[in-house]
Amino acid sequence: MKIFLIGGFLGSGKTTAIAAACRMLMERGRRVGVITNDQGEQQVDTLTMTRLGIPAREVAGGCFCCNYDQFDAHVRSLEAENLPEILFAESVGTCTDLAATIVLPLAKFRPEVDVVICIFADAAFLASLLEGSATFVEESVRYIYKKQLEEADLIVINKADLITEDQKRMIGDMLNQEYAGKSYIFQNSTSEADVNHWLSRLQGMKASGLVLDIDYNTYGEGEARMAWLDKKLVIEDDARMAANVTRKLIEAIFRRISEERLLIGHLKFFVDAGSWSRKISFTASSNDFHRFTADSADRIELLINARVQTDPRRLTMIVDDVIENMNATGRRITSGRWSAFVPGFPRPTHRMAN
Ligand SMILES: Nc1nc2c(ncn2[C@@H]2O[C@H](COP(=O)(O)OP(=O)(O)OP(=O)(O)O)[C@@H](O)[C@H]2O)c(=O)[nH]1
Ligand SMILES: [Mg+2]
Repeated sequence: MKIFLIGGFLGSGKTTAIAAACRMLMERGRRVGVITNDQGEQQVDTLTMTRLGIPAREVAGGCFCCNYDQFDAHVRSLEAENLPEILFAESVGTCTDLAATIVLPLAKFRPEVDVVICIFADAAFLASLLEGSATFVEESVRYIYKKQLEEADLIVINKADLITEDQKRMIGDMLNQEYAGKSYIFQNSTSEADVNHWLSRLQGMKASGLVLDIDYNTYGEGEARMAWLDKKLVIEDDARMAANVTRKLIEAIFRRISEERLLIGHLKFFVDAGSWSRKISFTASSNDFHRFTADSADRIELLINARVQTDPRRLTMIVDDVIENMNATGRRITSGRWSAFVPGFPRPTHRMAN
């Protein structure tokens, strides 16, 4: 079995690429599995995978590194279910140090498994960091971003369709200078040809197992700069217009966060009407809100996963305020299970050095 450990900053396109790769592999009769991961307990990514019929497990409430035993148990349970040839494990978007905490422990406890670390970076966001226009990104958050790239066996500069040729050259120059010798590719994960190429590159790779020199205080500080809000809502409308209301709600939440000039790591929504469902994303560089056509529905379950550079109280207030304002104008939005927090300090189960 091969494990492709897919990391990279929030919203860089990991789930999109994994879902596309799994669909393609399954069509060819190959056996695959996915382990999703998040600091929260209610995950849009897990819903996305299971709705596509992809065998999936989730490590919830913390990253793979800090929950190694749960990660390992899921690997074994997927092996028992369908003996995957390829297992994709998507780590939390603010997580790093995967070689020391996952790759080396796997090499020790599961030497028969091949692991490769592949790190995604959003091309447009990286271009704005390099051009100096993303000044609002905290230094400790940038630190995580850099460490993620540093430990990659393969770097995927994703959403390459969103940048110019000049920006591609600028990113290539930076990678050749700061990460000399590292393999990288430019990719559009919505293109089948690109995802195919990505898979063939991954299949031919071996992990370097190179352990990072990393300062956990700065890493922990970077993680703590991001607020996490997970919230379940039910939207009802007797005239079967619940999707229109949901659309307005999502737009209003995005607008409020943007007006307050907060960095959106990833603001994602899983819209479930029972007979149809959609995932809607807003990231620092792009959004796919235009894809949300409001089909008729009298009841919608909405899961919000918001990862924003602010504090959890402020993020909760923004979302609750939008809901309250809409209910004041006659909408029927009911709040369900929710949590808001900053990720805890990273304390890996294992940390091995080579
Ligand atoms: N234009 C473009 N959009 C992309 C590409 N890959 C992903 N996206 C979009 O980027 C957004 C985020 O994608 P996800 O795959 O959910 O990102 P992620 O890295 O899994 O996010 P987290 O799990 O929250 O860290 C979605 O709106 C995707 O449609 C790409 O290659 N090009
Ligand atoms: Mg994801």
